Amino acid sequence: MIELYTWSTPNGRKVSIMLEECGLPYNVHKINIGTNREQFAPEYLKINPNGKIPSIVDPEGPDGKPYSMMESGAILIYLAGKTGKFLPKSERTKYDALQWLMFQMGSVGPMFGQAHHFMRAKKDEIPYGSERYGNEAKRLYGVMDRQLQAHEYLSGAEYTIADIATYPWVARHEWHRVDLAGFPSVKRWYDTIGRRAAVVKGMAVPQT
Ligand SMILES: N[C@@H](CCC(=O)N[C@@H](CS)C(=O)NCC(=O)O)C(=O)O
Repeated sequence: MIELYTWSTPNGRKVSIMLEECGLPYNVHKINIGTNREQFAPEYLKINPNGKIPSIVDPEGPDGKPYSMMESGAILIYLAGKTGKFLPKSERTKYDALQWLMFQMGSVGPMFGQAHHFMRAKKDEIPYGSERYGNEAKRLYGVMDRQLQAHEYLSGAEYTIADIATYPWVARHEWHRVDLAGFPSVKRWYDTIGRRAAVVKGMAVPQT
């Protein structure tokens, strides 16, 4: 049984969706990051030295011994390798998927996250931050929309860990003030993925 350390955020939900999609049994451990304490507890820092969620501990790691991991993108690649699912086998389509996964990790997650910080977390909104990250979020939706005009899924014809990583961030479009009506191909992709049973289940983790 894989141990999942998570909270109700997009980065956490990437991993619960992947575990559901792969049919891997897992235990949920809630790390309430809102306390600003649980994520920095010494016991938790042994699993995630960066003091963030998500993390996993797989009792049967690559060498058969327990293995703990931080960083959601790395965890998705690991679970894809473990199960042989959601990362294409052919070299070209595998690297296509990894490119779009890195696009999520390096751009979508950090930029949307900053937009949320400036638009929501601050008591007094700071217009410079909201504008900068809001504009960058819209630009990234444009990139995804053009890609999804040409392809069914983010990296091509197959549903992959790139889609799994990006979906929970797009699910927060209202938080970063993006109207999906302006990005019809993203909307078509978002609605299709949102109908997957594993996605519905993974998005409900952790139950609060
Ligand atoms: N690059 C990391 C980012 C993880 C991350 O930023 N997690 C946030 C929640 S979505 C967190 O734990 N924040 C708590 C904090 O910063 O104290 C990943 O993808 O796993």
